[in-house]
Amino acid sequence: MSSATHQLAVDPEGTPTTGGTLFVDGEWRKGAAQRPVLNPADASEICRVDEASAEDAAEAVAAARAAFEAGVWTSKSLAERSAVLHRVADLLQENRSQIARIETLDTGKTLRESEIDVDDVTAVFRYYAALALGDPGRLVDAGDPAVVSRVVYEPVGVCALIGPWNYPLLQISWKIAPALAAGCTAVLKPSEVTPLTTIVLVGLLARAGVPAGVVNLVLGSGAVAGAALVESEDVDLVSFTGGLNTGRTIMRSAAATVKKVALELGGKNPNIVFADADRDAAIDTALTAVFLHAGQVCSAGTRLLLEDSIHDEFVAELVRRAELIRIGAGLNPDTEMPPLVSAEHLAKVEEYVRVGVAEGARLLTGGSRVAEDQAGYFYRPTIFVDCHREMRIVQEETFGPIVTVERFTTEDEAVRLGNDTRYGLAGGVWTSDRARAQRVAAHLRHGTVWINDFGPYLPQAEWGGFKLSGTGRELGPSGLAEYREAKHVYENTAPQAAFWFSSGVVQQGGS
Ligand code: TXE
Repeated sequence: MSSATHQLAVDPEGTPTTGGTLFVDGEWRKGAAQRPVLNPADASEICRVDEASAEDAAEAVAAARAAFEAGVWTSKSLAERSAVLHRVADLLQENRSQIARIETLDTGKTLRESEIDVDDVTAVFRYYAALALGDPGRLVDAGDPAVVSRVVYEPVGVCALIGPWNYPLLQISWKIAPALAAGCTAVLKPSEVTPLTTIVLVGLLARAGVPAGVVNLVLGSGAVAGAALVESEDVDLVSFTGGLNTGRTIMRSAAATVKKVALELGGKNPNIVFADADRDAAIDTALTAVFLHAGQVCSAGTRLLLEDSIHDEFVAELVRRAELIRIGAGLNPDTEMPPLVSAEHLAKVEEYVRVGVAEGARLLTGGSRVAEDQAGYFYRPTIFVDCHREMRIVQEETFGPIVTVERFTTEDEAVRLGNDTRYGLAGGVWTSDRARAQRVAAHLRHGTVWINDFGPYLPQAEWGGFKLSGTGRELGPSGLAEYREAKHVYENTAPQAAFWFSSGVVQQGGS
């Protein structure tokens, strides 16, 4: 039997196949309560999953702590750990289409995007599988031939990995792959809105050979299960991707136990287009930058900055193309833009559009649900012009299919507007003048800057934010460094008394 025919922890219809959906010390278990998981395309119930209590979270942490102290993972050679991560990548690819389908059922996103997510996640596991083998530490010149001084890297310990609902499989993988490569143990806590692919992933990790207790899973409320992880004295690090306010709460509560904290808190990302840019590519990418996954992307290009001379023509074409976007269920192969994730999130997006109109921004298209009586959470691509920096829709993360357009006339003004945000996750600049592109890129205070593109990321390159977009980096070598402690081991091979405190010294062997 090929491994692809093994049953996943969730079947392709979205029903869990395990006894329970919490995973503690290598066993699936039930919680005292359950929570429905809804399909964003029609608001129907896909399944119910177990809700973790604070006690369940404490038991998951205890299992991770015990596994860490017993060294069941760190005692494996780097080559063995790396092989396990490669097996996870193999299993992801063998089950690619089922996993993508489950992600689409749960998040609403198009099947095409879910498949890309599975491929990207596979690449991340392979990248950290390779990185796990390298960098065993380094020798340091202590200036004394009798001293051997080494810096070695050890795992931070027990990690709480808390994920969001927009890229559930992808974001939790950006955390667990480097955590395992570093030798840590972990408790995963996906968003209560989209838990299904994390359940699948935990099943695959176990099947790939991650020992019991090394990876544990709790589901449910952030305020209960998530907070219990953050407050636990037995958790050494919290890595969180989600909203700014939750990030602030986590940072505050992690202070009590002085945990390491890594935060990715979204952005308000400028997409700057100069008049000399490749017009067709810039328009096409501006659409993708904001309407991909209905704008539910931390790095979405929601703040479009256009050079004055191209503004009207660019906007007219943007509106024309936006109105042609095919909106529908993610499982429908014709769909280009999927629904929003939940009724709650739809209400937030609708409120932002009301705010924009009240602030005086001019709504050119969209600004409404596709149909008021539709069960799914579909919202039209929405374009506002006549926007300015004081508006809330220009400054706050709407996380929906809403783009605000502003004008600029000089390069300095473009840079100023591009940095005129409390966030600093990503930004793009479009121009055929390479020197100008480099100047603007150098001045933008964002963790990623795209030149003549918007959106790509690489497992090998750091991802994260300046300013309120967060702290720490995922992906790249820094993504592994987050999960490691540097330890200096200083060995004196010829110890001698220094007699710093010389009073009362009795000379041995003297006459
Ligand atoms: O996220 P939350 P929400 C932004 C986006 C969105 C807003 C709010 O603007 O509208 O955040 O989204 C867990 N202790 N992003 O409310 O609450 C929670 O259970 C520990 C940006 O859905 O931040 C979930 O697992 N954990 C973003 C995770 O935190 C807690 C992606 C994220 O939920 C907790 C998604 C607590 N006290 C939304 N409270 C990005 N950066 O890409 C909640 N959680």
